[in-house]
Amino acid sequence: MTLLFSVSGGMGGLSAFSTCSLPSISTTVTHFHNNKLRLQRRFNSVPIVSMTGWVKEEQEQILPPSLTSTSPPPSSLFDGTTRLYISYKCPYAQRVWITRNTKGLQEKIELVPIDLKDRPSWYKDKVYPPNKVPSLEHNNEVRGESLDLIKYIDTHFEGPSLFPTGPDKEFAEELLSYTNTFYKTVVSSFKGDVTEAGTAFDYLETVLSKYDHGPFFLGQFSLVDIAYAPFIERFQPFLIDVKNYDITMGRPKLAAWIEGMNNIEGYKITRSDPKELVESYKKRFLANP
Ligand SMILES: N[C@@H](CCC(=O)N[C@@H](CS)C(=O)NCC(=O)O)C(=O)O
Repeated sequence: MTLLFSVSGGMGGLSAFSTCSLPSISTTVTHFHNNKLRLQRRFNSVPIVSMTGWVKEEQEQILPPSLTSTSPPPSSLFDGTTRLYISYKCPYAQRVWITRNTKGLQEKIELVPIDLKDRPSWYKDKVYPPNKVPSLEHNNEVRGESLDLIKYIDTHFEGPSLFPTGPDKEFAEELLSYTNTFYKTVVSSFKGDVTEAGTAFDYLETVLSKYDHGPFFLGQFSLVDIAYAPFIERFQPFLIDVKNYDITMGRPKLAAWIEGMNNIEGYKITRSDPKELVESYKKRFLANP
């Protein structure tokens, strides 16, 4: 039995490195589950965050349900279908999901969400032995690591190119490698002095001031924005809630970047409810051992 359902999309706000025409993204996703088809209704809150509280705009999004330990594998693994295994909650997987969406590959790359708390055993045994998400099944091989995957998708699939090949390439690579340090610096401030995190956000503000032909890291939207977005999506509401610290205060470029990202259709559908993100970060980073 098959159920078809639509995921709306678009290239809002997106300018690409190549000048190819932008695909129209109106996608049909097919999902099988135990011979029954189940829909997951996802209410995405647009996370416009301010010191005075959430401004919430509800959009109903329909996405495939997460597979659990009782779910069978997709109809037949390694049948030539390209599959992106993610968890809806994983920021690393979110990077690859955004890349797929913004390149207009919803029909070429099937989304397979996994419940990480109740993983199907076939995922580790047959698909990806490291047992992490994201992973990509393509041409009968499975690859992992989000930063490698976003580049892989950018170069091996159609759609607008999202990474520079010219003089900005080296700087773009540098910014991609900085994501790790950025993450560690901000997270290490959670239990201590928030000004430590300030240095990392100041660095982003400086970088964002370099190019003035758009609000994004390299001026125009790229994989660099995709690499940072899932983390800033989490840090911004968490730091306001827990430290009363607004990362955009005194950082107008960062504020404009967040606004620019919130206009990218392929990103919008991947966002989580900020309240859930805050609660999950509280449990993860502030709970006493
Ligand atoms: N370096 C990896 C990190 C991926 C990762 O840590 N994924 C987490 C979820 S956010 C995971 O699968 N954890 C499961 C586990 O470690 O068992 C990447 O960039 O893709």
